Amino acid sequence: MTEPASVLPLEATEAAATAALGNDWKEVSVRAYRWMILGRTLDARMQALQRQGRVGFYGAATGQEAVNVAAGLATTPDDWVYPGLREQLVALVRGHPLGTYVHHLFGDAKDPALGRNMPCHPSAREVHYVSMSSVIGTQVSHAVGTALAMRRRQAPGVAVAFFGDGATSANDFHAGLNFAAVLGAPVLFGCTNNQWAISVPVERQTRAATLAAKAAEYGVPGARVDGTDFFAVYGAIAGALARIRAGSGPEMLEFLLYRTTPHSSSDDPTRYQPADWTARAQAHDPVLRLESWLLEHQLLDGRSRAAIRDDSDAAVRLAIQDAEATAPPAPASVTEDVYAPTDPPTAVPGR
Ligand SMILES: Cc1ncc(C[n+]2csc(CCOP(=O)(O)OP(=O)(O)O)c2C)c(N)n1
Ligand SMILES: [Mg+2]
Repeated sequence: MTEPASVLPLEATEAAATAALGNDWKEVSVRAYRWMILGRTLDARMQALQRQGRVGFYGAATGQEAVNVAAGLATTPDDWVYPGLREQLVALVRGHPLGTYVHHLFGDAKDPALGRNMPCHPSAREVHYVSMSSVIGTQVSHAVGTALAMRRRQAPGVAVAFFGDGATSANDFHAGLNFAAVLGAPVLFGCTNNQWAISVPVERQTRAATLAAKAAEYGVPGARVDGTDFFAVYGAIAGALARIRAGSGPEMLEFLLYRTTPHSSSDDPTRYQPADWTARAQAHDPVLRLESWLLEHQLLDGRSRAAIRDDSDAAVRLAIQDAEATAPPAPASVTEDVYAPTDPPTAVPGR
């Protein structure tokens, strides 16, 4: 990590932090920093383990931590989260245990999916977090369906759909926004514009001025937010959720981000990114931006910063040790949960 001095300062005043996070803004902003460090630590360790052949695949969310942590903290247990490719940290912040997630990354016998899903595709029903779809964009319309079902059942809650810049070119994005707008579905669309869809830069993805602007034509209010400014992101998500909860219909937020790692462990960005991309992106590092703000506001000092990093390291190491000591799923488990015992139908309805 670079020194905090080299990142863009966060502009939030104490009044703005209070407006975004509420009266316990001090505690919430330090808690957010802890989660961001955990996400960063996981990404670093897992990318290394993938290179060592200890996990099969990994997709990092480095640079997207402010969005993930703000979404995890600003949503309520009633909400449902439909992730794009990089929102696993949202599940952890909402209460999915780190240990269970790491078992999933190793696909061992304690992985709830018993190794049948690719690493980074956790599902966590207990925190209303649906497994990510590798098929780009499909979750957008699924989230709209869930939002409509919640409304029909008079269940409280907003469906939150995440997707990348590339996904805004997929059919499901357009179908999802249109259905949501026409039917007034309680859904928040969160576009993580990290400026790359594997090797395709966002300038080649669209001629729209912003991705948020695409929402307007469907009648969905859309706004672009600096996705590396924790206070701006939290304030935008909390505000949108409150309006949607009150029945004002769907909204879209575009979070402007910088992808600072390869697309996944199967990618080599040196083949297509400009040589100075990573250096340019560093100034927008959301973790260092919040860290530097906390240091400046005396909510963090050298000692507490080191302690938080050590805690994260220890938690991740412990989870990895535990997963590596766990047996793989039993071969016979491959047919578990596949077939439900049913009786043959006794009558065909309507005949
Ligand atoms: C329907 C479909 N088309 C193509 C792919 C291959 N693919 C996997 S990830 C990806 C890019 C996604 O970019 P973006 O939506 O910006 O998300 P990011 O990876 O940047 O988070 C593509 C094209 C896919 N998985 N599904
Ligand atoms: Mg992208």
